[in-house]
Amino acid sequence: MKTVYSPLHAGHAGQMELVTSAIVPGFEKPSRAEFIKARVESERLGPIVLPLEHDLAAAKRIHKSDYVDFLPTVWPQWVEAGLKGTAMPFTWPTRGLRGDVPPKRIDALLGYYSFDAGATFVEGTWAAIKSSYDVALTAAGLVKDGDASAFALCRPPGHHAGAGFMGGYCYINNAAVAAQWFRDQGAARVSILDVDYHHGNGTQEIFYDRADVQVLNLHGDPLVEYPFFLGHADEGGAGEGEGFNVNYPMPFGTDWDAWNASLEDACAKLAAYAPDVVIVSLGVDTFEKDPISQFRLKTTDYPKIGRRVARLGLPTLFVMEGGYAVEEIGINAVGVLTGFEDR
Ligand code: SP5
Ligand code: ZN
Repeated sequence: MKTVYSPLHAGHAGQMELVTSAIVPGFEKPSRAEFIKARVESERLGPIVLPLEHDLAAAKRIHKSDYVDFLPTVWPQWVEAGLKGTAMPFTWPTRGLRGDVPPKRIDALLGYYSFDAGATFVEGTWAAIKSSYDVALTAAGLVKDGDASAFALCRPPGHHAGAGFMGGYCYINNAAVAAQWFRDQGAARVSILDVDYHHGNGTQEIFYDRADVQVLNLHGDPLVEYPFFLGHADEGGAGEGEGFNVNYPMPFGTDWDAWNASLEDACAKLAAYAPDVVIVSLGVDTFEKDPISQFRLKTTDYPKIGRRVARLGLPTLFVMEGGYAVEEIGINAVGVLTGFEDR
């Protein structure tokens, strides 16, 4: 399969991250994409192609227009305000505060448009976000034009970004953009299978009341794992979307056998839905050595995921999400893809 990759991701670099008890260098760093690209090359997965440029209309089909327009202005506003370092929010409009009046300061606007401190900006961040969006749409175009599968090597990732907010290293929801784009190109139904360790809260929110995009999410139990405030098993969709959102929260320490039982159930529901195309939100932070995660999948498990998805027999777009054990991220992510190709 072809891989779509942009070197512009690399400008999103050097950002700092607020974790439980410290500010540390960001886990979501450029070497992630470079290790994956190197493995695509050494495994001879297929050609690596650059993305085509797209305007932001496809983003605005699922994101709020003011939110999309805000993103390119963040770093210029930060600099204009005389600020330095990493742009990040510190105040959020939670219960009891007003979330409907955008403030006039960039540090406050970052809180207005986010749910955590995990979506930060440096000078090259917008260009990286835009390139990641272009990568997803270009790879979607390959599948639409007849390729059996394609790999969108997106960085930054997307699945925590909702209609009007960023967070969790995510800005534009690349998988959700692609799903809506397939619908707009004539697909009747699209399934998103999110295998990232963290619940894809943004993807769930965007499609929660819709029957035309099925969302299946395998992840750490939000009672004890980020993003904490969405991803429980009783979230099944609303209105017309009732029954088309499916969550599989799992405990710390989940290994292949237990995780695979969820995957099997999800694949059965996906097959019954009979979509025209499958989008895999491909996070490999389920890996046993991931520095911020608590599942126990092994390198030898990733090809099995790809093989199972291939058995669905549907056009498939892989969209890169998380994975922070950078030394092994390429082996694990590309392992899914070579497994899909059954080699
Ligand atoms: C796309 C994606 O995988 N986003 C994940 C965002 C996770 N952000 C919260 C990380 C909390 C890490 N806390 C554990 C630190 C262990 N040293
Ligand atoms: Zn994740």
